[in-house]
Amino acid sequence: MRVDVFSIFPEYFGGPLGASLLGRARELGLVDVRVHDPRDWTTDRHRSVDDTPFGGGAGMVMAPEPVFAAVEAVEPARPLLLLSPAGERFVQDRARGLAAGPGFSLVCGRYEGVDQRVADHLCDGELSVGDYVLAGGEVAALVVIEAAARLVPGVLGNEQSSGEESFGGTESFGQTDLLEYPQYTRPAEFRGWAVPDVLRSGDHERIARWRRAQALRRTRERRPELLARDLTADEQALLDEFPD
Ligand code: JCQ
Repeated sequence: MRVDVFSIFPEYFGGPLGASLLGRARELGLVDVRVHDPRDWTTDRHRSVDDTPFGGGAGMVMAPEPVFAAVEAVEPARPLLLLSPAGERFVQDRARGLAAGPGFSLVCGRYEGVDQRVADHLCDGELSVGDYVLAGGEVAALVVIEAAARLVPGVLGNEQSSGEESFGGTESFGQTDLLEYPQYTRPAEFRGWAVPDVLRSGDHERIARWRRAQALRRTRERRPELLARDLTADEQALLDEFPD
């Protein structure tokens, strides 16, 4: 998977892209992330990438020329997406879609915004990672890259089987998906808090049902909008079997 990132703060990416999952994915050649600095395509003495807004107002706006020049020189992977609080919400289904293709590219805005012509005539869409305002698109870009990269086959250490795994352990998030069930490891008792007996019972069928009941209950209580449907009779029976 090829990812081109356009950012005037390329140093933002070195740590996260070199570490952990993303670093390993890049070493293995599974993910090829390249960061491009629009400042390298400026032509004025001060290498300016921003200017004052037409119509007045506080702050600066990212100018179109350096971003257009950088994108036209690089010919990045498409779709080219602008990170913005005004974008379409980035959700797991979108991560799956990006991971399934050959690549994508991201434009990181800074300052009080980006000249609208970048969104209108250069990018293919706008993505938001949530309803809050960041100082720039860099952290949002890292969210999108990591969420997509971990879905590329071979990137996760434990090979993800995309169907055979039991319900609660599958990748979720979508209209029919649930939050994860709670996980425990040793010790069996920690500061007086015990691991649920069922998980130490060795009864794998019952464990699978308990996990599914937990996932259902958690989703219904914490994120009911992810479960915008009635429970099936099987699901209701699971909640009745594990009434805590
Ligand atoms: C992304 N959720 C928040 C900030 C303006 C394109 O214009 C702007 C972009 C940013 C950076 O992105 C975010 C963001 N998803 O703040 C202001």
